[in-house]
Amino acid sequence: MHRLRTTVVRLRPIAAPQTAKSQSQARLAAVGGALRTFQPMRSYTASVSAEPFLNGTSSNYVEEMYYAWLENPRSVHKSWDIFFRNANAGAPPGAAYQSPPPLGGAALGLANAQAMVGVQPNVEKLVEDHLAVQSLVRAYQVRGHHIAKLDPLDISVVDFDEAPVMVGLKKVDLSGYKERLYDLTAEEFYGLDESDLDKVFRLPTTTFIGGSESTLPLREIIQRLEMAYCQSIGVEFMFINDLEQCQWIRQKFERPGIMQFTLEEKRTLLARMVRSTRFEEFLQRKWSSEKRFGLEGCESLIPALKTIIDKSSMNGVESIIMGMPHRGRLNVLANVIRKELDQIFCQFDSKLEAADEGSGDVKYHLGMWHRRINRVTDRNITLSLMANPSHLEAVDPVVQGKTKAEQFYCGDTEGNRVMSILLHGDAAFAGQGVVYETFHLSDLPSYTTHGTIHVVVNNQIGFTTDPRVARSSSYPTDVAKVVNAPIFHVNADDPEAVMYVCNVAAEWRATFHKDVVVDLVCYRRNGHNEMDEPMFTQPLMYKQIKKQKGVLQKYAEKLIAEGAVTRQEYEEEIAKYDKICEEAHARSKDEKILHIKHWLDSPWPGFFNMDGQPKSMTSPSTGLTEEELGHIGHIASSVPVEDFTIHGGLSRILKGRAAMVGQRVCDWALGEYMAFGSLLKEGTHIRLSGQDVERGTFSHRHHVLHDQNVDKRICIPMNHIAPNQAPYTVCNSSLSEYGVLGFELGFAMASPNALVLWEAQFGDFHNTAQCIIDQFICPGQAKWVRQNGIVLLLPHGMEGMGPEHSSARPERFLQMCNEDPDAYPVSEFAVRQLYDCNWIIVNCSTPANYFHVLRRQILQPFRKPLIVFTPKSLLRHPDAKSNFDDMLPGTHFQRLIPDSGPVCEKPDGVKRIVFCTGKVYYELTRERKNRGMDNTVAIARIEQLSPFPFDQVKVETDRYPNADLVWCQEEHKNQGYYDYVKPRLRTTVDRTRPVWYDQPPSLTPLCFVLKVFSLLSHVCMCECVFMYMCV
Ligand SMILES: Cc1ncc(C[n+]2csc(CCOP(=O)(O)OP(=O)(O)O)c2C)c(N)n1
Ligand SMILES: [Mg+2]
Repeated sequence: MHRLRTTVVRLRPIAAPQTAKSQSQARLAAVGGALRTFQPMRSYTASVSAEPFLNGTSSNYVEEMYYAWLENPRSVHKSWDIFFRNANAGAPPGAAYQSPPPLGGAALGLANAQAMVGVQPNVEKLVEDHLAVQSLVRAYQVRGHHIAKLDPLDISVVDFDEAPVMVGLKKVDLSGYKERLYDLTAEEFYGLDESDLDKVFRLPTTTFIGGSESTLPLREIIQRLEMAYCQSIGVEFMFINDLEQCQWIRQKFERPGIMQFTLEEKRTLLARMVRSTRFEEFLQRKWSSEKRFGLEGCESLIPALKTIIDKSSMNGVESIIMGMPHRGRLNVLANVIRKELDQIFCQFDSKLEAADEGSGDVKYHLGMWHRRINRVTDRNITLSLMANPSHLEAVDPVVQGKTKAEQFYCGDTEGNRVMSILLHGDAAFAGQGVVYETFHLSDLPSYTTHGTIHVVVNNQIGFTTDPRVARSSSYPTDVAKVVNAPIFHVNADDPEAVMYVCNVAAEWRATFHKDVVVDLVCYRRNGHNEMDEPMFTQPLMYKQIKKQKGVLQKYAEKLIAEGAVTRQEYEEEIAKYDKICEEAHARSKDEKILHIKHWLDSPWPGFFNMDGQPKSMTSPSTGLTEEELGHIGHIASSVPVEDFTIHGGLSRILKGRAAMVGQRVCDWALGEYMAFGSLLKEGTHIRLSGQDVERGTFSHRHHVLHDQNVDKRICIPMNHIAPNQAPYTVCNSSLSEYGVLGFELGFAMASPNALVLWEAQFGDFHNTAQCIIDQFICPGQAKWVRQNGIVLLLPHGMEGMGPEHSSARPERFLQMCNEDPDAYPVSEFAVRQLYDCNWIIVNCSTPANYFHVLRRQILQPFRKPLIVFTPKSLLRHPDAKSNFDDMLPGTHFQRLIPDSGPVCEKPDGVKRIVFCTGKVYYELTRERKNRGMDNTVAIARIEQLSPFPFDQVKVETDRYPNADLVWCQEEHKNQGYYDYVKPRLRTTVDRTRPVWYDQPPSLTPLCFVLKVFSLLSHVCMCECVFMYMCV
């Protein structure tokens, strides 16, 4: 009805000349700017029902006719021409229609005038027939993929019976109809029957099957729709809510003659199929009992990727970053990235010795980086395949982050030069939530990579599980619909169709800079790996697979039959590639040492020395001059643009900052400002990402100011520090941890010269990104032979918010440290320890120390992940402020902050030394004062938990020889730092003194709620710490 109303409104004349003008302009725009104008129509007041043929369904069609008539009155049937003229001239409803002149007149201008619908047409029937044809076209566009021949095995388990085709008001069983259409005996479709097959119909503007013709006989219409939508390609796109994009896709698949390939293209395709197929066969011959997760059954993946790369290179892309799972990985390395074959083959040699640290499972997990000339375009192209863990799809956001970083560093704001390709298995694509999280980053300004091409190796099985029980959607690709990505399903046994859709996918990305999916419907010839017996679980499928002729053989036979190649040429191509493999195999036997560094996906040129080691092993001072601190402090407390109205509350915050700068002190937010501002000034790009990071969850940061009077006008003062500073990116992320942390990790991989930080809204939320932490960040250097300087900011603290929102789970991070708790390191503590550790974990108690640790992260000569447990209450705690003196040149990060109070005067008299970390320090000092123990209890803050500052702890334990050693934390005994710290304290004192602690274990971070907790826990904790003291 809505459409009917709009149509009628459009037909209605406009009273005021002004309105008439704007209407006609809108119409002109709608018809593509054609110059024809028309008279405003007279008022059209009578009921719509007065036009007998106008109803809810037909209005769509009438509208089509009307647009066409506006463009060219001769393009529509004479009866319509008269109708619109009459309506335009003001004919009353019901009177605008006149019977058309007999067909065949010159004015009709149609080739097959005899065949035109009705000589004295019954207009109702005429409209209905045209509508039926329009519905038919639409049905093919919407549902054609259901009946396309997508499954090479023809045993597709996708059940569409549950989803009958709905066209207009009628239910049409398209699959049954298809058979009828095949025989060209259309019986009933909105009243169309066999006798209509030779009638000529005007094609709606939403189809391109006519090519240069605007009318076609129904028979031809059906045939062309069958060709476009029901062969080896199934196009799923009608859910896209952008007309231009839909039209673009329609013309790519509907235009007659699109699937034409030159001889050269066919021969290249065959050669690529030969490589893909013979590579797997070679591996199978040589290492028949080795797992390789072969590509058999989806050999066309290789030409598919190469087509995408060729086309993208043609469109100006210079760098492609890829992520993929196990299936066909070796083949992709060999035939797409072009890793030397001998380097791959030698991986199968069990005697190969590793020259350096790294994954034991090189060939399935490590990636690589390669720049080469693209033979088709003769242009340079860099290809990198990212290393990835077994965890399927985990690499997706990492690839996106790295791609974004590369785009950022080369100023590629639209993704014209750098792009990503993600490969997926069908089961993983449907099952893993990170796929969805990654899709949702695809169109966000600070996360978009301007279109990713997804290629799904849809072998219709995941390990031993088939799709009937592996997903609830019809296709494994349905997840892509959330971002309106078109999905091109294609039968992988038709290499030419595969090549076609890959070309279209690459063009789509280059045109719209949006994601697109190529679904290669294929099969898996062997088990999950080559040792696996698939007949246990999929007997019928595998009986069919055994009968299935290989795709190379099929395609070669087709080309030989066509005369595109001779059998001899084909056999020569095979022999040539087999020889290449044999020679590489011979060479591979000489490889005795495995250099895992050859499998790096992200080299950092210039950062290391020639041996891949840090250029120095010293960490410079991280302090700043008084002027620098003052200048950055001034920026942090002002609005550096004119006429910008900020919120009154924010004005007060900025005034407070200015006052602090005047007094030469910093709170937490200002300390962070100083660190960021100075690094930016020194040329280091900073990217801070996470949920609500721009303001800060606790409303303390305010890095983005919002004009209170102008919508969307913002100011980022951090970008106004100095004229040649590096850019600052601060971005609120989507509500995702797994996806966004993976993304930032990837961003940090691209360059060592950026400080990339991810902040969890509350520390406990990091656990939904656990896979990125466990698989990538924690084992980083050891597993992936690659450093990464990502920073995790994890708000942590038992502050009465209940068991949620309290703990960033320090125990988990600490448990995953590679340091030996029982070995006291020998020398070169500060830097060597940092270099050897897998990650750095800190809990700073002062803004100055937070400032230093952020700066050290960049100024140190290597990169390590940094985990910072950040405070909540300390953000505004009056005592948690730092003096500028602690940030001046010569100052640095303090791994341990010793007690500087009265205890220093008479250390022998100290009865107890309490070691702690983070905010609990402030509670302890207050309680010590209350109890009058300032002379007898020393409190030392361990700011850097890992690597553990054994040397500095030892200084403290030696300083107070008569003191008990107590570890204090607010977390329960089975949580927090206790299990980590205790053995290290004992190692430090060589087990000569006991280490006390008393807090019961607990299941959750805390068992009390809200204020009750803080009160109780505080009292309880202090009792523990100060009890048994003989004062
Ligand atoms: C997150 C995760 N869960 C489980 C597995 C174990 N696993 C390895 S391969 C596989 C099946 C994958 O199926 P699919 O995605 O269709 O890829 P295919 O092997 O069929 O190419 C499973 C479940 C894994 N590697 N990662
Ligand atoms: Mg699969």
